[in-house]
Amino acid sequence: PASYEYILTETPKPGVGLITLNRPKALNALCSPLFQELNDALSKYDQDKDIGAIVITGSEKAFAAGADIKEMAPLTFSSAYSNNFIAPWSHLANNIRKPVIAAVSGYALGGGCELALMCDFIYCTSNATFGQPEIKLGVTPGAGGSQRLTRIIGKSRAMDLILTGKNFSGKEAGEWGVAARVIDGGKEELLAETLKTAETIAGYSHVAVVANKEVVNKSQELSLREGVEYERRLFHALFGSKDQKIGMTAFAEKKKAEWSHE
Ligand code: CO8
Repeated sequence: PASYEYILTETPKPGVGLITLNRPKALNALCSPLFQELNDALSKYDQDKDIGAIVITGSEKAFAAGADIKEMAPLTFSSAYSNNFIAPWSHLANNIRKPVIAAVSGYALGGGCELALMCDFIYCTSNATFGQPEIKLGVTPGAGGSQRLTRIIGKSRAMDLILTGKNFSGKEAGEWGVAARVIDGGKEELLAETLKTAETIAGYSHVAVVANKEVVNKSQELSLREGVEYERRLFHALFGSKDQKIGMTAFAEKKKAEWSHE
């Protein structure tokens, strides 16, 4: 694997790429070089034929305590605007086609919460701490928090959280549908469960996995009618894949499908 300064990469299960945010002295604050490394690792896994799912995690204490406040403090409007500050953060949401799961233990605040929300789904521990505290710093969320969180938990709860800057727990994240699952225990149990799920996903046809992610994401952008039509087109298209034949033949023959990923 490439050598990075702020992240670790490994393949702990077949088909699963694990990215661990690793800037412990700053609770994984997301400085620009960290994000460049994250984007690079995501692109590499996305292009790697042997990888079917990606997991992003942090430490027991912090998934990520936000964008790097010390880096942002001296920014001016014109430099932020001219350099399109934060735009590279959209790489995950805009360009990565394989599923990305966030495993959140500890703090996921500000940009850390937004990074988790950009992932396809979140597993967390019950005492994880989510929040959008930007109002306390005199700004707004800048990496999609006001949009993604609001779509998930609704306007009233989002207003309450974003206008007060108060945190919410992993338990609440589970109850409100921010997290797909809340895992009992600490980081170790969380990561084990998340990797198990990632391994399940990576065990399917990668063509089908990417298509399933794509159709679910379309539900966030399109009207119901357009979304259903989009889904049907892609469903039709998959009859052109080898793996559709492999999957359906294996079912009829009561065998395990040996995917070609084609
Ligand atoms: N940026 C920079 N450094 C940080 C950050 C951060 N977001 N969070 C923690 N650190 C540093 C601390 O400064 C400290 O460094 P040092 O030892 O040099 O003083 C070290 O990490 C450890 O932190 P604490 O001593 O504060 O640890 P505690 O356990 O006492 O507290 C907290 C943990 C509660 C998480 C506390 O660190 C905290 O409140 N952090 C800031 C949380 C926050 O406000 N995050 C939102 C940031 S704004 C944001 O993300 C905007 C997103 C906009 C879109 C993306 C833009 C790039």
